[in-house]
Amino acid sequence: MTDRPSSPIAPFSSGTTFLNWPRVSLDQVRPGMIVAGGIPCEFTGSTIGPRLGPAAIRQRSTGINWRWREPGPGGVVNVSDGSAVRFREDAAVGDIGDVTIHSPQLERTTEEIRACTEGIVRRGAFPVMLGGDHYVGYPLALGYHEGRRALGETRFGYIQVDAHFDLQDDNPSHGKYWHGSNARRVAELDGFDPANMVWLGLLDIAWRDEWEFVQRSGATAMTVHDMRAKGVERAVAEALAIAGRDTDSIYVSVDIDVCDNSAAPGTGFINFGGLSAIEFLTTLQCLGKSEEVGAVDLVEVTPPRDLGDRTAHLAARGLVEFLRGRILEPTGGSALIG
Ligand SMILES: [Mn+2]
Repeated sequence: MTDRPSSPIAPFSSGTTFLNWPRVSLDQVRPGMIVAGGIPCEFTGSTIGPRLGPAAIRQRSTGINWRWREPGPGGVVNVSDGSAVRFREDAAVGDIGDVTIHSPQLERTTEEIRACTEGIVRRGAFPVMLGGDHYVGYPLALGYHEGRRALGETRFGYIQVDAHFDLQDDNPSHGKYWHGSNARRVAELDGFDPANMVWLGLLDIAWRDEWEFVQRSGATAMTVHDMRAKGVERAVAEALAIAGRDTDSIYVSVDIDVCDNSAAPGTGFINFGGLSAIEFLTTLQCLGKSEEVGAVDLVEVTPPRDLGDRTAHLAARGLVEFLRGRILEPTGGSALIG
């Protein structure tokens, strides 16, 4: 893990922090803190550019921070009902910088990601991790699992917001550790029950072994069409109930390719008919309201394919919606949005 200022900053990292939060070291992480971190890793993917995702998300987040914070002490107003909302000044937040990526050394990089996440979680904090290609979801969940065990917990549930399962066991080209196997590796963690796994926003095709794994494991798959039929709020509530059944907490992994490509062109997989921007923001807002959720990652933002930074902006805004109850507060108006 990068420990600034003594460690060098990779050329594709960003000096900007998420939402302009203060830079923190692992030693400064305290219980209840929300800790952002970047994982500029792409050598386990098949697209050039996800390593630039953390810097792009952080950069766009500063614009959101400015727009919501600068107008004055009253904050901003929700035009739908006149309620005012602002960033909480007392929120314990920090950005730990980027995990050191030893490209292309898979085991060393995996250990860096695992150790960073475990360190944040073991200290009782809430990680908000920015990818990177989706492989990083596995070492992130592994670190989360070990950190929560250090706190005395045993089982966690897992929700993946994604157009794809990422469940392939052993790909002929990529092997067992890449951005199409992360969920499969999570499913194999010690004590983990795939019955506590839920996908939200599936679309397109899956490999036969992924499909059969879901059928026999008792995991739950909800497509974009399922979400629309149920309504986003109800679909998320069902996902939280399934992931939370007999577990101590829930890990949420978000692949930006769940969105329709018109809303999020800056990603590796071109997806027609995925979640609209507002469906995506509502999904993250509903997930983030759950007190059972203990961590979130957002992966696969790929700036070289983006148009006008809209994907990085949607990712940053999605995380603000996810964290809304934790980092925003009403200022005398009726209610938070939603
Ligand atoms: Mn994925």
